[in-house]
Amino acid sequence: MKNKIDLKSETARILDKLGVPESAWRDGDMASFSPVTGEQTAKVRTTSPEEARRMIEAAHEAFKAWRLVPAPRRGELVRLFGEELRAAKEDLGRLVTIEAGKIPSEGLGEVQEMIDICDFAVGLSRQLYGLTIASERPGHRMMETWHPLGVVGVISAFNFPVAVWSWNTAIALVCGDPVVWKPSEKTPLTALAAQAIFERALKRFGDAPAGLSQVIIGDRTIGEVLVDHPKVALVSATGSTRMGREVGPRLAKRFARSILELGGNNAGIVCPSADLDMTLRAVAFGAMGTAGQRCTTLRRLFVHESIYESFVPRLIRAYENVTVGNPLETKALVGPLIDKAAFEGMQKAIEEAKALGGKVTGGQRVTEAGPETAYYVRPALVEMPSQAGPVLEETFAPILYVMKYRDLEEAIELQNAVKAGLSSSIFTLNMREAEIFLSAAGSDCGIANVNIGTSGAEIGGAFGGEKETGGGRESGSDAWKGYMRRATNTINYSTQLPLAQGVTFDI
Ligand code: UN1
Repeated sequence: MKNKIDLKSETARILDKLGVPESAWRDGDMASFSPVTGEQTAKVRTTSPEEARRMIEAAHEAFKAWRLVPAPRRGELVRLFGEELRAAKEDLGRLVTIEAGKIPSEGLGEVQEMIDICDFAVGLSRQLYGLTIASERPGHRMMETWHPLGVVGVISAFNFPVAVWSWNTAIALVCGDPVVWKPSEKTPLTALAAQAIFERALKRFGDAPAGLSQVIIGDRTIGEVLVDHPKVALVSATGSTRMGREVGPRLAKRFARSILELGGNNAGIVCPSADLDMTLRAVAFGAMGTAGQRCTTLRRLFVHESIYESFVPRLIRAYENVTVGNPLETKALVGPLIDKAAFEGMQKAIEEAKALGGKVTGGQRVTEAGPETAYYVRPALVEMPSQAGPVLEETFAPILYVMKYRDLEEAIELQNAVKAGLSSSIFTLNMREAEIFLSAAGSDCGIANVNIGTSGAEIGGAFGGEKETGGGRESGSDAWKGYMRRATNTINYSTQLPLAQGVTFDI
């Protein structure tokens, strides 16, 4: 099929408008593609390892100056960045659609998430609270102070090409830390655009040190420079568990910090008392939204046997009716998969599920939605006799495995019986069930919700998960503490020198 919008010139128009220099994307050595049609949109210039090292050194120089700037003043830069993002929302949102394939409201939603975290970080810049602690010694005061940590490396994934960087960057900047960002090779253009928008804020701010925010583009060798460089104090990495397994130990080896946000295999439990109309909508968005390519996507659903027959056929109808298509030219709710490998991974999982007795609705390629180089699929709902095979793994595509359960304890056990521990939901109007699910014996995930889906978290909460999800927390709550170093200070304002624990040492 012939597409109406020329993505190459549309991409060029947006990059140009946002002020990304042509030298960064016109004739570089790395081709950039849009999953909307599969066509090439730009040729990005990659960063050499030597350049990356120089940039990290520059970031470290920036750190020395930025850490001395009062935090509320650092917050002013983030406030200006939020303003620039508001002004650029339409363009950046559209570029997210072009580069990651998200439908327009999700592309814009991603930019809104950036604006929200800026607002959060601005408020935080006047807080960053420490504690005072009761000292056992007379005439002494104990306190805890938070100081800037150092250069923060951010490694981000294609599916949230700009928001996840902004969670890290807005917080890091108010905490006094410069950022060096390695975006996914699949989404370098949105990264260049976000950086250009940030530079507008920098210009208005005036006297920030050079090198506060930098982008390095390339494959894993560039990521390794970031991970191994002694002047990078923390790496916040989002991606597969496989990636985290390499990055985590490398950082640990040099005692650098890591915030890992890795895979998810998120589940929902639909209880007998659930409001089924609402549950249907929550499940539909959670499982099919973003074409199943969120780390928070709903992938497993446990439905109580007493409502299975009334609920699941309705869900199947929703799957049959959902619109799949070009996000720029149609009002479809489901856009493309990121690439061929994602499509093949999805087909493989579906075949494996079938072999285990899975009953599949959907999952086929939608060839009329785009040219051969684009991968549109109907989201798949797979009724499974039990939780086995591909159900236990994260497949980054829209497959929802549906299973029956009899009692809640069993459902919670099944929910927790996977390696990842990111997000989870219960749908119930029964208070006991909801509270059990949220209790110590309930969901083992970093995110546990009641009567909403697993995805679409607000920035105000700490975001991340347990087990193979990596244990890191980003975004709201007190996640900022991960970007600062803590000092415990004891001050003696007396004329004596009493030692703690009653120790005497009289000379
Ligand atoms: C991700 O998929 O890596 O909760 C992040 C959500 C979004 C963030 C997802 N706010 O779905």
